[in-house]
Amino acid sequence: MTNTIVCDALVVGAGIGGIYQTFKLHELGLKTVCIDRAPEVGGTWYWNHYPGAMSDTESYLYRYSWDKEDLRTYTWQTRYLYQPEILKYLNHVVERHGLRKHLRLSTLMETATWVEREQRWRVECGTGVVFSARYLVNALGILSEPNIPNIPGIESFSGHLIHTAAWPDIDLCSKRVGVIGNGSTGIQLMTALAPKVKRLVSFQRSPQYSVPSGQGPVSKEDRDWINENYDNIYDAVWKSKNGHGIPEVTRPTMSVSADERQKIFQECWDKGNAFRFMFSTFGDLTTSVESNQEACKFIHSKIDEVVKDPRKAEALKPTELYARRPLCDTGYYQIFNRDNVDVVSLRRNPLKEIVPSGIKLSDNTTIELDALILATGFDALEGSYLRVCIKGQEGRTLKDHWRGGASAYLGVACAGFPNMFLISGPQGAFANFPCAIEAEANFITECIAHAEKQAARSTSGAVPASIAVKPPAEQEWLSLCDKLTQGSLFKTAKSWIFGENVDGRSPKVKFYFGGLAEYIARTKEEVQAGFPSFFVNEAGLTLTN
Ligand code: NA7
Repeated sequence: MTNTIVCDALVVGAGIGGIYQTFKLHELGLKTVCIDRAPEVGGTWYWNHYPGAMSDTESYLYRYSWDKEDLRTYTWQTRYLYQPEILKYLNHVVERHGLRKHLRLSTLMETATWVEREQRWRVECGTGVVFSARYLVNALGILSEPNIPNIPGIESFSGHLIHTAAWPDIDLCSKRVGVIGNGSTGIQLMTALAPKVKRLVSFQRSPQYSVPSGQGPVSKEDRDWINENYDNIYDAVWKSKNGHGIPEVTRPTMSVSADERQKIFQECWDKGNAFRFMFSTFGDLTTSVESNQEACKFIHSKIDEVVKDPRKAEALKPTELYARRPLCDTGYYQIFNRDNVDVVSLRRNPLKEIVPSGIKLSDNTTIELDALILATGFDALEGSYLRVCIKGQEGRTLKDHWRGGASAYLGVACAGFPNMFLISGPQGAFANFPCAIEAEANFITECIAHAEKQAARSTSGAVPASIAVKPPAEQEWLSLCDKLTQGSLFKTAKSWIFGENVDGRSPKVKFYFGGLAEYIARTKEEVQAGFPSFFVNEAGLTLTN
């Protein structure tokens, strides 16, 4: 029997974005329910519990900024947080703000349909529950749909086949383990597994540049200082491009002498943190090939210094520019000095097929494995949305709307989908995610508050609130995001940042690269100008205008 739950707002996803949005909409006085397909809160941090899973944003900024008291009193011990600590923190926030009673977990959204005559969203869930909500906020996660590569023979493997986002309860101590994928996930996982497993082989397609994270304990004095200075710290974060609490320098790489350059790279290497190395050394590493190559040379020299076996060192050295999402580690290159750890360069010896006993390479050697781990990433952004059938005005699906590539105005609103918002949708700000998420949820809340206010003011008193972005606004935002990538070296690397890691996706800019501060400024402009990019309480106009 169908059970229909009527509410003002339905938030889908109980990760960092969904939790905050639920809090904000309650604060606004809306009856809000938050659902998640997982049995617990946490979103990506619920699913990604592979060994070594860690945030690479520093702990003091991998949290919410809005509860000032909690910010100062909820403690942390190390420079970066491992997955269990992040999950614990998110549960703590849910308890502290009494949000648990608004959650319905183990509830999977299957379809969402805009019912024009009711001006409501009808959301059907796998459990037979139906929600009827005036607003739908999708916080489905940016990195939530696993990317399972289509490798010949993959289904024939007789050992344990594991994707990192679905880590089972397994003891790998006595096992020969193969890992495909060496992005952030792969390098964290391999660094954690190396001392614990019998044999570890990295099947590496693209070598990666990684710098030390500097993970370690944080002293009480340093924490006290941060707690006393949080206002200033966040003030600087909101005014920054990346939101990572690091200096964002503009000095060109080639403006200093070779010795000075080496010194600056070395200082940042010693301090640790991926974003610091990419953005606090020089201001042009992501735009100038010549400058970028200086960073490449420096990291190559570090690989040579660390990795004793010249064959392994050579395999680990990237030949591309340093232009992917920057990575940091807690001793990744060092694991290759262990006798039980090896790297196979798939560029030199491509993977031919997966066979029951392991991986067969193009030179016909077979590497026998007990477990094969896919650290192959995610169908980022739209992957989370396309598995759900979301129908907007005139029955048009989000899949249709995104046929040429995913887009959303300010990363949060799609034309033809009234009263629906996305957190971390396409073309949202590329910055420290908890900060970008807060900025987006704040803006979504402003949009909803405005629609509510306008409806309440209506003379008939019977107008249901509605707000929908105008098509040209979405298009212009997309063009701006495209323009901002011109000249960026990030475009030279095939990665999830441009949707080039998944077969069949139309590569399109997935983020707004104008910086966090500028993103926030644009949302504020929209609010202050009275939402000129939106139809407000003009049902039926969104597709035709
Ligand atoms: P990423 O960064 O997308 O990395 C995926 C890795 O998997 C990468 O090394 C890929 O190599 C590799 N890959 C994918 N498919 C294949 C096939 N078919 N054969 C060989 N190798 C393959 O995902 P992560 O999970 O590490 O990180 C995603 C984000 O999560 C990260 O940026 C953080 O923000 C958190 P490629 O580079 O494509 O040659």
